Amino acid sequence: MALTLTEKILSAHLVEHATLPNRGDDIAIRIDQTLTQDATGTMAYLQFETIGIDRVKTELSVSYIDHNTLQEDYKNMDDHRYLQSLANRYGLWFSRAGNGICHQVHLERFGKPGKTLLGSDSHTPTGGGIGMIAIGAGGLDVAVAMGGGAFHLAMPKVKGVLLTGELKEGVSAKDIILEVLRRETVKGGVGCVYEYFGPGVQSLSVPQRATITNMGAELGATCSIFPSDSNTRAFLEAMGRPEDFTALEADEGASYDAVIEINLSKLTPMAAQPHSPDSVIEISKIAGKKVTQVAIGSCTNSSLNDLAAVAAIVKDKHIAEGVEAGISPGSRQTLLLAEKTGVLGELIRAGFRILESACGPCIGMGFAPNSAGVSLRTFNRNFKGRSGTPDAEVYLVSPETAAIAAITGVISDPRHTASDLNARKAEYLRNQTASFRDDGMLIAPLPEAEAQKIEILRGPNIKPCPASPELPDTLELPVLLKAGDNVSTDDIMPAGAKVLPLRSNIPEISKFTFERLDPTFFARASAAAGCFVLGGENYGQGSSREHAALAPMYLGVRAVIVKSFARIHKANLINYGIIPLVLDDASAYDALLQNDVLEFTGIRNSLERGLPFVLVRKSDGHTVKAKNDLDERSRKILLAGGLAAWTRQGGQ
Ligand code: MIC
Ligand code: SF4
Repeated sequence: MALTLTEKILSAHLVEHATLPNRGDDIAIRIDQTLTQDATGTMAYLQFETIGIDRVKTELSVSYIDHNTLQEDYKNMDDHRYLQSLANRYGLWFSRAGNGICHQVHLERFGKPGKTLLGSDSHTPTGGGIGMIAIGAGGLDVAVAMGGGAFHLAMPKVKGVLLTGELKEGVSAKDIILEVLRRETVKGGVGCVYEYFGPGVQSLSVPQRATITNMGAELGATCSIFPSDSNTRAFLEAMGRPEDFTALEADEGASYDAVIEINLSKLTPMAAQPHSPDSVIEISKIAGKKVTQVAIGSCTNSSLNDLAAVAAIVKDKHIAEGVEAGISPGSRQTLLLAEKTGVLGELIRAGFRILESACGPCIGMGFAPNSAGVSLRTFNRNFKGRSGTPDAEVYLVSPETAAIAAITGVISDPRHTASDLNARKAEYLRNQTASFRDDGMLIAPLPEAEAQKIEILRGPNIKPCPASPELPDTLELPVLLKAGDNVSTDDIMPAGAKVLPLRSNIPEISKFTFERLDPTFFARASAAAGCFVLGGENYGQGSSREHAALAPMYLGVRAVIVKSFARIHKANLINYGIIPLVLDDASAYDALLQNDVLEFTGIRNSLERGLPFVLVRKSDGHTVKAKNDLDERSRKILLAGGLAAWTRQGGQ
C-alpha cells in the first residue's frame, strides 16, 4: 500500500502494533530523540529522576536553556545549574544559556530526517522542516521517553498540503502558514498531521519549511512535516553534517485524509491580528496603521535567512522615530553567521536593539510593548497579555513585513516597498561560509564512568513535584470557573518575567492559576475542598506547559468539563490525574453556571468500563452528560491517580 511520509515514519517506529491502526486509535511509538527547555525541563527531570534509570535510553537527548534567562535573582541560574548537572549525570547534551532557542539549535545541530523527536515544548514540530516526526508533549511524557518508554498518541489523520507555484518577492514562508491558519483555524488541526508535498516544496529552504512546521502548532496539530530532498541535503551540508541526510518522501499514489491546495504564486503578505494566530487578514487591508514596536525573532522566524531579509530591507535606512525595534537571533550560530555575512552590522546600524539569542519577548521576558501599543512580531502566538502588556495589540507577521514597519512606522505591504529584495538577500547569503558549525556552547554527554560521579545541584527554588491525589468514586464539588472558547495555557498559567522563574516551585506558581481570567481563582480554590472547571471549545490550546495541569491539580481541580480539548493539554490533565470531560452536547455548556455544585458518581466504574460520565446539579437535579472518549491506557492512568503512580504500578 502506498504510504504518506507520516505513515512511513510512524510505521517504522511502532512498538505495539505490526501495522498502523485506524485513525484515532491509540498508538505507541519509539522516540529516537528528546529535547527539553528550562521552563518545562526542571519538572521533567524531577520526574525523570524518580523513574530511577542510570542513563537516558534514547539515541540523543538534549537539555536547552533558552526561556528563563532574565535572571532577576538566584532562581533561574539555580535552575540552569540543576539542569546542567543533571545532563552531565544522565548522559544528555546540554545547550548552555546564550546558545539559542531549542528548536532553532536542534534543527541546526541535531535534527535528522526520518527520526522521531519528542520535546517538552509545543513548537517541537519545527523539526518537521527537516523531515522528522517531531511532537510536543508534557514533561512527564518526555521523561518517560528518556527512560526508554514509548510515546502514546492517537493515530493522526494525515492532511496533505499541496504546494504549487512559487512565492512572489516580498511574500514569505510565514505567509504560507498564516494562510493555512486562516483556512484551518486554531482548532482545525487537532488530531492531524499536516504533510506538505507538491512542486512548490522545492522552492522552500529548510529554514523556510521550519517556519511553517513550527507554527503548525497553532493549528492544534500533532505535527507537520516536509519531505527530505536536495534542499535538506544542502542545509545539512551547510551545517557541517552531510552524513545525517536521508532522502524521504511519500510513496507515489499515497492518499491523504484531506488535501488543501495553496498556490504560492497567488499568496500575499498577511498578518494574524490581535489576539489569535488564526485571526488572519491581508496586509493590504490594514496598511497605514501606526506601529510602536517591532520584534523579530522567536523559534518561528530567527534564522539567518530571516535576518538577511530584514537587513536587505533596512540597508541604508533607519528605524522610524516612535518605534522601538529589537532582534533576537535564533541561535548563537545564527548570530555569528549574521556577523560574518554583514547582516548584523546592517541591523545595528539601522537602530535595532540586539537582544539575546533566546525566547525573550516571545514569552514576555522583557521588551514588552507600551500601553495600548501596536507591536508587530515575527512570532507564533499573540494571545492577550502574552507580550507582558495586557492592552497591547500584537500582530504576527513575516520578517519582511516587520522590517518595513520598523523603518516606516506604519504597517506596509513589503511587495510595494522593496524592489530587488531577493537579490539583496541572496547577496548576504552568498557571503555565508559553505559549511559552518559552532558547538562552543554545547556540552557533550559525559562517558558513563565519569557521569556516575556527578553531583546534582539543587537550589532552594526547586521543590519536589506534588503527587496527584487518589481517584474517588464520587465527587461533589462546585464549578469554580466558567471559561469561554479557546482558553490558552497562557490563560491557565501565565508565563512572563514574574511567573516563569517559579516553574520549579508548584506551591508558589499555583498562586497565578487563571490569573488572567479571574484573579480571585486562587483564593477561592484554596478555600474550597476541590472543584471543577468549565470551558468551551479548544480548551488548553497553546503551550505544552504541564504547569497548566499541575497547578490546578495542586489547587484541587478534579475534572475539567469542556466542549473540546487541545491535544497536549488533555494529555497533561490525564497524566496528573485530572479527568478531562467532553460534554455530550455542546449546548449543555450554556445550562451550567459558575458556582453550580455538581455531583459526579460512578467515576471508577465509568473509567473501568469505558462508560459515559454523568454529573447531576445538586440544586435542581439537572443532568449533565459527558463522553468517555478516553482510550484504555488513559483510563487506566486516571484510575491509578496519574501517570507517575501508574508507572510505579508497572503500567507502560
Ligand atoms: C510557549 O511558547 O508558550 C512556551 C513557553 O515555549 C511553551 C513552553 C512553556 O510554557 O514552558 C510551549 O510552547 O510549550
Ligand atoms: Fe520560545 Fe517563543 Fe518558541 Fe515558545 S514560541 S519556544 S517562548 S521562542
